[in-house]
Amino acid sequence: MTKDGMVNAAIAAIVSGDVDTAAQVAKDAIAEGVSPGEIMNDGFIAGITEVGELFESGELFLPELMLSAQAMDAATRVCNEALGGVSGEAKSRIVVGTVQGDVHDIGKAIVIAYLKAHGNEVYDLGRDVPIETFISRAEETGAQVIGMSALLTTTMEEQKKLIKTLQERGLRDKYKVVVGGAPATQRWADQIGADAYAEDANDGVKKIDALLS
Ligand code: B1M
Repeated sequence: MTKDGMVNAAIAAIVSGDVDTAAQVAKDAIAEGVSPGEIMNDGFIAGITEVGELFESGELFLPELMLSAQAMDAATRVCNEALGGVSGEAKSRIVVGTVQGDVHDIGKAIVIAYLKAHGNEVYDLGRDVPIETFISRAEETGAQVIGMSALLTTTMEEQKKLIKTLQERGLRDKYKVVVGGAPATQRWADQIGADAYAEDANDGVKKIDALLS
């Protein structure tokens, strides 16, 4: 199959919520020499973006959205595994989670895979993570960076609250705080006093490298 064919198959597998095909397309594309980042961005992320639009316009409903999310999860696992990690001393220690009230974790998983592949030690705090957990895990692990993902306009407020809590406890200067997720923007990051906003996984790696250099 051509690269375009594989990209289209990836989009179709996500839109139709076909878990097995999504994983197989990811494996085939990587075996054919397409990079995991490329098939993820051009294929699977394009597919889940289309699903989001169909959901928003009422052409697709929650059960289908959940199947698409499962297909996305299967494809993400294959691509993330192929990205691998870097051995040797870690560049930095980072804790990353999806904020409380929010269960969207596909984007977070991709960001974590990219950060690991670029030689960072990453602690995945999971999803629906309370502020206290972000802070206690950052303290325990000696992290330099706290990364927060939020996909809902309601839950992005948690990003603001965490920064405020760090300030109140005299811990703000100890950590670089990076925010991301579909509703986040550079403007939002500036408004809440985050150190960086990352648009996608690649941008996250670059921004964190820049913050720590
Ligand atoms: Co929901 N959902 N969802 N959903 N969902 C959205 C976000 C929505 C925009 C869909 C829509 O209406 N168009 C909408 C939010 C509207 C809003 O807030 N304005 C929405 C809604 C409403 C809901 C529910 C409330 C639906 C309901 O129950 N009625 C519910 C909420 C549950 C909750 O969290 N409490 C819900 C549930 C779900 C599922 C469980 C079915 C599933 C999530 C499964 C999972 O994650 N395990 C799901 C999905 C899949 C989506 C969409 C379709 C896709 C999200 C996704 O995975 N995108 C989404 C529509 C959309 O975003 N277009 C939608 C792909 C992913 C690679 O992108 O996560 O943006 P993203 O991550 C990117 C960047 O943002 C960035 O890098 C990533 C990689 O490039 N990034 C970071 C992300 N985090 C970062 C952190 C960083 C740096 C970069 O540093 C720390």
